[in-house]
Amino acid sequence: MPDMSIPPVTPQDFGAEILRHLKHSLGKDESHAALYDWRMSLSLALRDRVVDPWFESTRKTYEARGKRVYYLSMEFLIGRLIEDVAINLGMEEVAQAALAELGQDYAKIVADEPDAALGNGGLGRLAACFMDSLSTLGIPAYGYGIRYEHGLFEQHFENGAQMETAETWLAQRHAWEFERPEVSYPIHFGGHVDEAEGSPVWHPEETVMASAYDTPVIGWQGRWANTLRLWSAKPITAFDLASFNRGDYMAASAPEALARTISRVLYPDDTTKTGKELRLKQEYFFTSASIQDLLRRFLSEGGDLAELADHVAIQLNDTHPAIAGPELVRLLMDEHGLDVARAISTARRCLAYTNHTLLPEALERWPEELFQSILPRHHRIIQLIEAAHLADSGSAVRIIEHGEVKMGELAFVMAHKVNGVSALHSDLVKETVFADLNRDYPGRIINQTNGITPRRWLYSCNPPLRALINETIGTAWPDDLQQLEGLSAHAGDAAFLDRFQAAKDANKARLADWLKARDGVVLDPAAMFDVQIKRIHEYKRQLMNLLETIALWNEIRENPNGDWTPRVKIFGGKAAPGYVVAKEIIHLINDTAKLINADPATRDLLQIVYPENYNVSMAEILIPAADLSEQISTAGKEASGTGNMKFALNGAPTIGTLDGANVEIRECVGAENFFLFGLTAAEVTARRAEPNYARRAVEASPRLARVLKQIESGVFSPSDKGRYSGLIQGLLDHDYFLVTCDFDSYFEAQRRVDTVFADQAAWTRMAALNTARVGWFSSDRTITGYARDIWTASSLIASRSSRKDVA
Ligand code: GPV
Repeated sequence: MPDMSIPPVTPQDFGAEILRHLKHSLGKDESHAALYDWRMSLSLALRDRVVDPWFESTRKTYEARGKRVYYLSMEFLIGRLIEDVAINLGMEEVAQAALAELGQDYAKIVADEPDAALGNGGLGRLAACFMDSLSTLGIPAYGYGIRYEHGLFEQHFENGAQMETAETWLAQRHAWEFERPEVSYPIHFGGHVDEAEGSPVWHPEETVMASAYDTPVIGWQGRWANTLRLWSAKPITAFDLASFNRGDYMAASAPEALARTISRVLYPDDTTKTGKELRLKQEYFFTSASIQDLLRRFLSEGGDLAELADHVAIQLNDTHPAIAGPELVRLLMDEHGLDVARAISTARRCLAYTNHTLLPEALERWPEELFQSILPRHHRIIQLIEAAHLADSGSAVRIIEHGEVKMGELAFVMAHKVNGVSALHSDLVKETVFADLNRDYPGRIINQTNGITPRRWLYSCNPPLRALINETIGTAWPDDLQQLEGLSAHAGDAAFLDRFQAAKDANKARLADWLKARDGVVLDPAAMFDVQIKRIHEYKRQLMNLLETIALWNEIRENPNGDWTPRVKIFGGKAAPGYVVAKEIIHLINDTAKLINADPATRDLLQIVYPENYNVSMAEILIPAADLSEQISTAGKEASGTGNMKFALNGAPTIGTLDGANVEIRECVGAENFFLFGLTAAEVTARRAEPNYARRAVEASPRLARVLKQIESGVFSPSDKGRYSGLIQGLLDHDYFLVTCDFDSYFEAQRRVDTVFADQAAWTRMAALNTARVGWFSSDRTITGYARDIWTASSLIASRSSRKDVA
């Protein structure tokens, strides 16, 4: 039922709004309009309808004088927005009908929108899901990040190897944002700190302006809208006319080029940190702008800084914005005259930090010299923070140590709460990376298991399943996802299961059509679609999946008349451009696909597909079409995973390890509806201590030994037989992620998958129970937890259930 705050509109009236934009915003008439013009007109017409709820939310926020949440994140992996906005406004059908009446193809227009890829993977997509939930729940919030000119690179394969080209989402105007040239802040870098007068003064060497662009984020049924505010770097002096007049055109535009560099491009490293000066500048750039902005807002409302923490909750999405601590302390001291102790305690009551990984290469540390040269005042403030921390807590943990500034320790010390992102991960955070700080600050570390927005990841991306759920349990589930539990009662109903399977088959057919049209690849929709999509990383073990594929190929060839379950192994994902081993794995997957897909003996039973340039939009097609979800990371390494939740929600059971949120997913769906294999986190640690564990595992597994020999001897790279000898030797010498040790257990679990899949009724029931039982993984539940345990922030809209009472 549409909400009262959104005025209903007919397709005719909405069509007129689209035409008005076509004429007045795009300057076209119908006979000259290109696809781009239609897309922009539709987007602007939809955006118009977001503005009133947005204003209304802002008005209520000012009136309430309560707390605002500020979510600081280097990444927001948003994807496309037309369907998202249309669906949240309850206008999907109206928009479709309006365009049909104008003779336009809605689906084609939707697909024309560039994917806003201002993020790498899970961390960035989580931020986007959180923004969706904050609006759906009516919690006053701002997302703060960087308006990168170029998002995550585009991936192409050249003879199977990954090539990268720049992404250009802003080449065409971005329909959803409002430019705010009047909202800008100076951001300083470098120079020195002058302390002659007693109170320190920072004399920076370089200054750029951070200029705001706002995108409204509309929640479910348009009840609330928050703001995503992204910062773009601009020069303080646009153009050096004197240089220009001298004929030095390069020098004339130098200040502009220098400033623009800061928000030019998203760093493509997922979890690994490169330690580049520009990266530190990006971090400080958006963090300082955000802190200045929230302080200005607070003070303009007449706030008293002693009460800052009653009105401001700042969440740090990993350590990337950890400079927020010292920056807030700097502003409170240098600009507002608070003493050190007051400044630190005020800042700490506002700040909280989310840790997203235990991987040592992901823990940000900056060479002290570099840090000091770019942020000399902050370097001094961090020394003050460290001194206060050591004195007050009796801790021995340093923030600056061995010539490095440790951002994890800084974030921890400046936060009143630190959280991990799954139950297992939070326990490991306490036991490993922050074991000492956990002792010094007991109770500071808590858990908030990740979640996903069911609006994008079920309602929008899976129309056939949406329809079946609506008919079966009603339409209240999209913002109360635990209602899916009501589907369990139908898990024994053959007619329901037939329809559940029909929805899956429709999604598989949609994927097959899409791949055929895009890449010319033909899939057998009766085969099991076995999907692993995520960044390519050794710990995620795409290599183990491929080794199992080759082993299966060997066995099918040996017994071609066996009772095999046909499979399509689908891979998707990008590797960081500098991550050599990950790129070798991509190359090997593609080389293997070429050979295996051409084998007439196995062609109908086994196929490998690796579509180029995996992104959010591709995930929206692949996930609803998946039969099996691959979540096979080395136990203890995947902090949570969120793809795992999306697959289960869309009726794809998991084959997986006891890692991250897999553990909790398995508890929810039931062990009998989850294909478990592999060592536990504790066993992984123990195994690493054993000498020669990889070679011993290979010796114990003839099946694995054979596959490794095939790869090493060049079976899959006949033109360059030695291509993978390094990769295989690496596995034998230091298989840090225990691919060899978990291989047999994984192979065996896959055969259990085969058996259940062959029994269609049993499989569909398992798939349906996955959907029914993962409602807890809604990001609405996650955000409710953050609001309760970390922010003490409340919703400013009547809750869904009380609205039901009113209705
Ligand atoms: I740190 N994650 C990510 O995508 N990029 C990063 O730089 C870091 C963490 C991911 C983790 O790997 C996932 O396990 C997790 O689900 C996700 O962050 C969201 O918490």
